[in-house]
Amino acid sequence: MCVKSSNDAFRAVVESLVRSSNLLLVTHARADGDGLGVIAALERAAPAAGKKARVLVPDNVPQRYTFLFPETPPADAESFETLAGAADVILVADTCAFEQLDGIGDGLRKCREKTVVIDHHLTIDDVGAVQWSDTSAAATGVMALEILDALGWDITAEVAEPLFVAITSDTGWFRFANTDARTLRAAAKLLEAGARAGAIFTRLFQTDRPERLALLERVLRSLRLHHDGKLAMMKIRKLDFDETGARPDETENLINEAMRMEKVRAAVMLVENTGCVRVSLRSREGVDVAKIAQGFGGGGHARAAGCRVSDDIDTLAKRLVQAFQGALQKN
Ligand SMILES: [Mn+2]
Repeated sequence: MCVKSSNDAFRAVVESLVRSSNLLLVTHARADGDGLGVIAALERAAPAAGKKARVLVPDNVPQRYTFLFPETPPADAESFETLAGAADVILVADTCAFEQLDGIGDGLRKCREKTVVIDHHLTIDDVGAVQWSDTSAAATGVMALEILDALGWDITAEVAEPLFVAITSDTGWFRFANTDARTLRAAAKLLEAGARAGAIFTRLFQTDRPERLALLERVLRSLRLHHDGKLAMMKIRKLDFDETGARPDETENLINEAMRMEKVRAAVMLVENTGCVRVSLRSREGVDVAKIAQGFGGGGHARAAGCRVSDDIDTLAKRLVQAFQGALQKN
């Protein structure tokens, strides 16, 4: 990464926000804690800086994160044109891939000149006229805090908490390999600003419904090992949702259960949807699942990636087991 151009991009994002008066804050479809935490934090910080802000997610906000938007739920893709027309700056957080912006990609292309992106993923499409991409950042939340610091916007406890959600989401509560000194410095600042770590942990991870645990039981029962125990494959079928009453957004983090096993180098979770199968991939050092995902039309990070494929779930599972053959041989 070229430090100078990254610095220039950082400055350009800050300057766009300084000049803005009416922000539209957007994150990717199938939104996660990082993207949602960032847009929630900016929405909360904007009024005190004299800016109007609206938030939009292309599809919907998973139940786990609705608490980040207590007053107005985020708008969806249908409102994009109206809200984008009213905004002077559109900020896209936690993605720079049109593939992740279901239903608003065409609209965004028309607004490229007023679109700014902050993101830490490998895929970099030409989404905005200004794009700060930093693949070394553990979370977009870390980058957003650096932006807020540079802007001098007030970081109250209400602003700090969603950013803490963002950072802890992408680092698995500081357990993943991406947790570095920069991450912990950001986290320390947020705690100093009044974020309550314990309360956030409880809010995020100790609010499961019994239906989700019933789904977990089925996911674990579906687990199969391949390639000498180095690859774990799990499947959730539509029937599993029907019979447990669990919702599709309650599959989040289930894949990590497979990474508990010492020998497992990579894990795959397949979730059957109408018309396609959603694939989540996780790995340890030395196995690049972003590359595997790219082979199936998806993308992501080296340690966490995904794709959606129109195929039968069992056929797709076999294709994925094959795809991992080479990657796991060296490990
Ligand atoms: Mn992220």
